[in-house]
Amino acid sequence: MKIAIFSDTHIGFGKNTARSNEAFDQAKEAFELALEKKADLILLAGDLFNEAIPSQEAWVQMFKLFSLLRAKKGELQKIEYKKGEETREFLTDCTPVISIAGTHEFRGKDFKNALEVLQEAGCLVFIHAAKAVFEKDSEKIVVQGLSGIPEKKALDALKMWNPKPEQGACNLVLLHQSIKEFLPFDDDMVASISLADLPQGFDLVIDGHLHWASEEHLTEKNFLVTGSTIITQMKKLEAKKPKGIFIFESKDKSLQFITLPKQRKFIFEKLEFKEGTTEQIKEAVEKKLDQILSNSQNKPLIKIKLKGSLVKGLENKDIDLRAIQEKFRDKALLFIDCNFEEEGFKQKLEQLRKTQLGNKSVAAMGFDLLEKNLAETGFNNAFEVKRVFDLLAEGDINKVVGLLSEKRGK
Ligand SMILES: [Mn+2]
Repeated sequence: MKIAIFSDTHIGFGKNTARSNEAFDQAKEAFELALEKKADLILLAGDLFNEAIPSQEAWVQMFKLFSLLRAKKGELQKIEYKKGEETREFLTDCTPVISIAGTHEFRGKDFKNALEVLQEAGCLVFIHAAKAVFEKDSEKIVVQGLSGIPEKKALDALKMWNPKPEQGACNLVLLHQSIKEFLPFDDDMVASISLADLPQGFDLVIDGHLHWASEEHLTEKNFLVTGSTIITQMKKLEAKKPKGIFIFESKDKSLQFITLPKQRKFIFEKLEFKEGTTEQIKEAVEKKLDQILSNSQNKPLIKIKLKGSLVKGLENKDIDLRAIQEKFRDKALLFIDCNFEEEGFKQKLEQLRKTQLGNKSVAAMGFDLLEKNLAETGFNNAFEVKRVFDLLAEGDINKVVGLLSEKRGK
């Protein structure tokens, strides 16, 4: 059987920016490639959407993607779903899709996530600590998956779930978590799972979440990082390998990577200075951009990280690169990150601001604050903080009171 595998399409990413259609365009290429390669089954490893509650615009794009599959109808096929004692049957007459939810789609247990909506719309089968079985041409594929959950709890959840391969089947696992060994030392992502913690005895353990595809641990661990179909975080590693999908052949366990035909190119450059002046920095950035753009078409994404030290008296905020941004506006999507060392408390303040805020949403900051404040009290994990937070965010005070008094009663 031919199984198309991809992940992290992040539909809805780049809303109101020059990149607003990119997630859809590149996800469409991924779906089209899966069809073109005549995949019998499609596996998605989470973060189909960029947001837990997608906009109507994002929903329209997502349904358009699944319509591509419906254009090629065939025989009626069955997927069996099993979670503990619960079983369900899903029927489809187009290429079946099995998916987990990613961290971007995560919602507490009081709420339905976007993948459950897609499931009830007949687009896919959603699994979380569950399995989906698909049989075709006397071959049996068992897919077990754990949706993306907050990293702090991931290792415990993985151990508790503890999936086991089934005899006489091709056994696959879908995950959506960070893996310790994959995080660069200067990265702000966190992980509680190591390669050694991954489920054993499977033909392939597939992980989404990390946006750079990697087959680095394929031979010894059967571990595949699918990578995303769009660049969202602009990490250095994402500049090294293009975006694409994998085709897994269940019979000979072979794996093939196919690059998306039309994707936006991403270039990551680091420029280092010692006691740099504004003029030197401007000149170097401009020279680098001219060099990159001399042989580049259709507006690449360029990130330039400026590092090192500035001449005395000069600070990051003094480096004005607006003229350069303007000059290259039509040729590239340019992101310049001024990251020069600064003296004294200003630098510390800046660092503090970055670690405190980072790229977090207001909701994520609010959740962190609640967690931090609770940790200082004697609450001792008496209730599920994320669940209570989500309920509060939705204004469901009655349920929160109910939950808390229930705990208190015990
Ligand atoms: Mn993602």
